[in-house]
Amino acid sequence: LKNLSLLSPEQVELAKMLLEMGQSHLFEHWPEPGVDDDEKRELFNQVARLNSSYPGGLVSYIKTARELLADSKAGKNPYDGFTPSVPSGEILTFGDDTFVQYEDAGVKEARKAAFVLVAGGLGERLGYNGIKVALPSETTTGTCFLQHYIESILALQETSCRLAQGDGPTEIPFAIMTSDDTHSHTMKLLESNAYFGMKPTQVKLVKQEKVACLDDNDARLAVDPHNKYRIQTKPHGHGDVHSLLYSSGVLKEWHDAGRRWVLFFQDTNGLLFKAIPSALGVSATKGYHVNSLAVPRKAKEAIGGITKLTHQDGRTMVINVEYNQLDPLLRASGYPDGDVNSETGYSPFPGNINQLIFEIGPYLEELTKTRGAIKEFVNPKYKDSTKTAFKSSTRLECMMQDYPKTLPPSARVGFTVMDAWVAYAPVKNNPEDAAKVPKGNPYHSATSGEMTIYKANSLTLRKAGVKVDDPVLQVFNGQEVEVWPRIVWKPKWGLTFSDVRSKVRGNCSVTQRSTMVIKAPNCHLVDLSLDGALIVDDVDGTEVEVVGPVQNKGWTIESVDYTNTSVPEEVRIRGFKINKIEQLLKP
Ligand code: UGB
Repeated sequence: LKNLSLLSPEQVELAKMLLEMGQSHLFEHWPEPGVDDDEKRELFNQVARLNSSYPGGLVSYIKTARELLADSKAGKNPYDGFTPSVPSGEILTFGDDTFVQYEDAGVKEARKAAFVLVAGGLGERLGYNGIKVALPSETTTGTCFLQHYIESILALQETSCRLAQGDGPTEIPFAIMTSDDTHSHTMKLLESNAYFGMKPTQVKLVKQEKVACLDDNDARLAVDPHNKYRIQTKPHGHGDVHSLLYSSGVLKEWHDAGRRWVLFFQDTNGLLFKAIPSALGVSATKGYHVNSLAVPRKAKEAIGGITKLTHQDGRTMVINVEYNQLDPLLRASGYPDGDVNSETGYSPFPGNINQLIFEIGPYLEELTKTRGAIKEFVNPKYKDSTKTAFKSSTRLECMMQDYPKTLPPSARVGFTVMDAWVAYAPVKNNPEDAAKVPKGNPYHSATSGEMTIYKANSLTLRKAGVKVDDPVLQVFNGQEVEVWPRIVWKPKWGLTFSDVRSKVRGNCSVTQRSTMVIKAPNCHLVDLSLDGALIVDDVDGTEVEVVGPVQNKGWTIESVDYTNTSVPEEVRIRGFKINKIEQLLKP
């Protein structure tokens, strides 16, 4: 009590709140005033931050924690009363007429969209030292994920605004959710690269705060083991993005400016923008309030399953069931084998890739009620079966795809399925873990992330009429992958399938050992037969025609073991490097 005199009136209020919420252990052993006074005040600065960054404040956090911890202790299943079944969604085939129609609709709509990248995660599964958005998406050009995302948004903006002929918005805003782990690195990456061509005012960083850790089932806040005047904190999960868009006023700003869509995406998916235009087209055409992108899912793959849940009382919802919960849910509800492949070779439940498209109007209306609070969960690791003590402190967590859980049944919630080679090539697993992935399941590693980009571009060109040679199989970092020709283009060359198709003429062909990089937006391939490396540079948007045969020694791929520390980490985690021997440079 003597220490109260050190605190401001606001801090005294916070202290009273903590006492009422059973948190006296945070300061009951404080020494007399005069000892560590600044540190004591600093604890209250931290408490104020934890209180203001959580919808409903710490009181709400502690109450929810007690409820969820009690449920967890009682072994209550969050899906009690629900029966899972396979939902039906829009299934798209890349390049067919329906796909092209949706792409056209999506590109028109894009100027009314805003993009949100969630990039606050450390990527513990990958174990990379830097931020994941700074990793090269492929090493042929070395373009990092963030650059690729920004260039894709700018290409969409340019095409969409051109189609609108000056009517309506001219800029697509881009928000990035960072955390203390990623914020300064993300800022530095943007600043040192002139925002990769985007106007700095177009990019908005919102930082998520960590949440307080919990020591026991009474939700006593954990004291930081390194500093007795701090509360230990841990990440709360990507679900924070909703409360941040709401509390920062960004969402309201977008809505007031007449924007119609917000598109969420994750930190390392080099294919995503191949799927965005058509998926946005689906949202606009079907009038979906929520549209999740999905890909065929292999059983036990570490991506959630999109599931229809029907409650005993008749309620239904189509929602992601997270990968660690799908198997137990299925076993408990009439699928004795749990999460297994069907006769198609895939799980019957489409895989959630956490690319979400929301209509802003209904989204903002909902957040005005909830302030962006998302259904949370807790995952304590208990010391023993009495479930009375934890091995280490825990905390509440939330996921952005759980947003529809609180929506009324009238909400239009749908999903769109595309082949994985079109839409999904994340970089999540380190080489050792990737090499242990069951045969036939995707590796989700830096190796597969890069190789799938080449595959997708090769298959896109094939669909556009180019004769592209079959891939060869090679093993890098213990993972067997298909090696297609290394074909890469800038988004402003081939934003949509129609764009690509319109730029290829006559009989074109590319051999497996070839590399092709197209940077010029106005490049046409005419009767090209490529056997080697071809780089088409962008010289102020000049028209370039690449005609006829091109043959040279090309660029080769050399294996590099991930344990070889003389090679930079971002290279060795993929298990190969590219040797640039000879190429034709155009124009
Ligand atoms: N992220 C944050 O921004 N903040 C955080 O506190 C945590 C993460 P992970 P996860 O598509 O493959 C998700 O760790 O959570 C960002 C879906 O839940 O890569 O294991 C982080 O920077 C799952 O259903 O993935 O699994 C990254 O951009 C499935 O769809 C993103 O959140 C899976 O992704 C995802 O974080 C998938």
